[in-house]
Amino acid sequence: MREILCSIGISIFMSVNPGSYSSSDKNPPSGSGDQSNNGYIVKIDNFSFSPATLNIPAGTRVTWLNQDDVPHTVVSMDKRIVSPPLDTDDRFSYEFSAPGTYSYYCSIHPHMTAKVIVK
Ligand SMILES: [Cu+2]
Repeated sequence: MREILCSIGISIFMSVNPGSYSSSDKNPPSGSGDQSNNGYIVKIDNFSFSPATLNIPAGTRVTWLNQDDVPHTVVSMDKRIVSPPLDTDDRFSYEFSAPGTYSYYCSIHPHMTAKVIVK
């Protein structure tokens, strides 16, 4: 057996890679959410979280999007938030229901730190 299915999977994966993110798109991909749609996106790129500090109201859903070419995770210091490893273009969402300061880091690269402040 050849690895035909594997090749197809890779080409599909590459064809859906948008390459760039347009914040002016009125119809973002389902489940993505953005600043204008009851959700916020934290981008992971070049071994850093952006924005490093995110201020949001309670009840807001935050989605992390890995735009780096290596895997990263999102893990809060208190371990209440633990994402699986995110490959390139993978997303992870968490809804912050309680006010507080949530510091988090990448468990693969612990020097990557950031925080979400929920008011
Ligand atoms: Cu990382």
